[in-house]
Amino acid sequence: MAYELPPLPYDYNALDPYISAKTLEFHHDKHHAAYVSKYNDAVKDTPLDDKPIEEVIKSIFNDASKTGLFNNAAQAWNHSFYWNCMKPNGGGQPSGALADKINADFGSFDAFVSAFKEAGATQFGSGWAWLVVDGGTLKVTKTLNAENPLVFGQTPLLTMDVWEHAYYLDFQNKRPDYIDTFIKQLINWDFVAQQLPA
Ligand code: MN3
Repeated sequence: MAYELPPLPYDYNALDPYISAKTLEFHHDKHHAAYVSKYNDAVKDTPLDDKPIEEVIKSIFNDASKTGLFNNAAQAWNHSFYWNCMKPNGGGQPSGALADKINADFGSFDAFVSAFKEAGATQFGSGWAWLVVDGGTLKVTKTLNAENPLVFGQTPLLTMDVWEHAYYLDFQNKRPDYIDTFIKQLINWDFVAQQLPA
């Protein structure tokens, strides 16, 4: 079934000065839109066309004949998730059950932050950093290119795009500054908490 490009959940200038309107225009209207359109073109009239995109992603991971379809499907899904992981006046710290679980599984919020920064900074080339639930435990992971936690049976709670197109206009080559800003100013902890399985 066709996957729809979701509108950004905030205005293009809403994350300014941390992420500029120019970055969000290119990133959403060009990059994300292209992944969605290429996915829809590629899945149309195939047996996978009646499946939700999450099922397509999981079913064709590691299928060497469907690498292009996988990349566009996963990138379409990853970006929709990423927009929701940020908000104007975001950052700070989670509360409630999510805060308790972070403290239990990482030792402290600061330990989670260190692990998340490390994952983002050490993902060589293009990819994503994630907070996931894996077998009931919170973990920080990183994935290459389009890969995402769904294919490993994990539940994604939070993601950060570390492809250069996510930060180059605003931070140039300073990926660690983008990561620091993402954590301190942008994370939508309410959305992240809503992803925690009951
Ligand atoms: Mn991107």
